[in-house]
Amino acid sequence: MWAMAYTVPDLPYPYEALEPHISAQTMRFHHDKHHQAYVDKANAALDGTGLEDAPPREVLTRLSEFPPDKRDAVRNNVGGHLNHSLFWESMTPDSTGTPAKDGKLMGAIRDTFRGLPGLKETIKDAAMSQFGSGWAWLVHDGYRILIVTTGEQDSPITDGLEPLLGIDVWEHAYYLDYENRRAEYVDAWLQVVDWAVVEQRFGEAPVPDVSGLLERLVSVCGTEHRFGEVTLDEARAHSADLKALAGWGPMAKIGAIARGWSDLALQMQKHKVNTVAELDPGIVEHAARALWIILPGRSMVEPQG
Ligand code: MN3
Repeated sequence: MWAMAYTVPDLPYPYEALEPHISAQTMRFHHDKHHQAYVDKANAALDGTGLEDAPPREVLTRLSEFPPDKRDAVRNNVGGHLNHSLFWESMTPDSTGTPAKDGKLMGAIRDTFRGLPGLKETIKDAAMSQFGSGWAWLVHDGYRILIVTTGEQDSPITDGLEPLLGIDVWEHAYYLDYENRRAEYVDAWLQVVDWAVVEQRFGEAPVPDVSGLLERLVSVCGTEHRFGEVTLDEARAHSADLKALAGWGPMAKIGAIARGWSDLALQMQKHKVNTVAELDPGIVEHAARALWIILPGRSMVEPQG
């Protein structure tokens, strides 16, 4: 039996709370019928797999472990359950219209989209470009925020991306209110986004563990340093040294690595820190990849000897 069978969570507000943007009728069908169907089919698909009790996000990162005849049903219905659970919480009748102006999320929005209008325009373009049923998402990849789309009920979690905000662009989400006018629905939906929830998810998004990386020895201006202890001035000076060498034919990679050090110095300057260890882990990992301290991909290069 399903000790921990999935259930549809209650809406955090009344059905009619999001009117006039989204009608009570749409919310009733969407929440009570569509989400319930994903939950029922997810519970049936997981029955007998040994993962009946696993949380949806765990299931969605272990899809390859399911037999081929079960995998599609698990992906579609566990994905549908998780996506909709996030969706209800992403909306509120009391939308502030914006994240906190001086918060970390707004800083990340400025870095990637130049500002909130840029984010809204980009997620709307993504929502409009998703052919057929699917979702447009604001996600965190451990380093920065970006917009992606998924088809059907696929979840960004399967791709290692943390969903911060997702708009459902299946017709069942808007047809009763907007018929085929998806753009009007997207504009209306952006009026009811709960930015406090998005900020909370951003604050809790997983970041890479860079503790080992910060201890690695790197050569900076001819001296060995722990990567975490490299200072802003050292990163700048080392970048300048490497740029002076970059013209040498056999040193093809050096120019790119010099740029990596100057980018790292810029990050330290921008975030007003004096050592690499004080930077956000996502920035540290990104820099380490640009500097070839870790190779492209996710694996760390083991220290020699
Ligand atoms: Mn839906």
